[in-house]
Amino acid sequence: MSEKEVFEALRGLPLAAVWFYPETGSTNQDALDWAAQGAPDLALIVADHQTAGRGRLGRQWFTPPGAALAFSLILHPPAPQPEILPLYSPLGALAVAFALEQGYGLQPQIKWPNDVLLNNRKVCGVLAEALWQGDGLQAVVLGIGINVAPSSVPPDDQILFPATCVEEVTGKSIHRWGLLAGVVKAIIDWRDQLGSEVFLQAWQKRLAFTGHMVRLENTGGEASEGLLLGIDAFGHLRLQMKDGSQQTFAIGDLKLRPIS
Ligand code: BT5
Repeated sequence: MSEKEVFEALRGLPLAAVWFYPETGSTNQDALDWAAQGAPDLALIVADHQTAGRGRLGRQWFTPPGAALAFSLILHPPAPQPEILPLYSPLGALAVAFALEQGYGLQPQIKWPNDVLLNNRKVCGVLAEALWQGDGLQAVVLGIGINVAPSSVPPDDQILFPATCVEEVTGKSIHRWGLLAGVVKAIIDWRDQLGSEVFLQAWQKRLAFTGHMVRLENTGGEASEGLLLGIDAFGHLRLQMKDGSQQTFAIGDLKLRPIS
């Protein structure tokens, strides 16, 4: 594995700059620091190994060396559109789903709002973080972690939801940087569609657990259970509750679980 291979795989994509680190704490932290110093739109940080990879709400993301993809893409949103800001993490999930479908013939699903599943197991997590300067949005950092080889999958007792990796599902060895290029290309292709009908339909089509009973839990442990109907025009999750009413849930700090 070398920096050269990474750059080679990314050749042809309209990236403004690329940094590769054999080891770092968190590519999202690196990207936020870089964005604060004026990194351009479409600047990318890739790491082989993260020692302090992070998920939502201070949770940890496991990225051992030589086995996973961990990267963060800096995006400068075109205009202040606060309503589409929550859609950046689904953009990441959709791009990963596309790359897995088109490059490897897989059938990924998106666990609302931002996890990608293969065979109902988590293969990828997305963490979008915004950098503000006063009231102005300076950049969005779109951080993506994908389990590629089996050693990237954390032990069951260390995770909240069952996990898998791409190689376990394909049964073949996967060129990590080829997958990276596929995902970055899909992000670039989809970013202008953020929040559009086409975007929402593409997301809805891949939504995991549609038509199944699910449980949503907020950070206070408060839970709602209902039949998963889909997403609405804002990307909010629509559930049919036990009393027959419909409720929507905004993208936030909610955990979604299927009820078996
Ligand atoms: C996420 O958070 O799924 C977002 C993960 C984003 C990671 C990328 S890697 C590049 C960039 N740099 C960073 O520092 N972060 C981003 P969340 O939905 O909160 O899920 C976190 C939970 O997933 C953890 O609490 C574990 O239960 C589980 N987990 C941790 N590592 C995992 C892995 N490699 N595969 C599957 N599940 C994992």
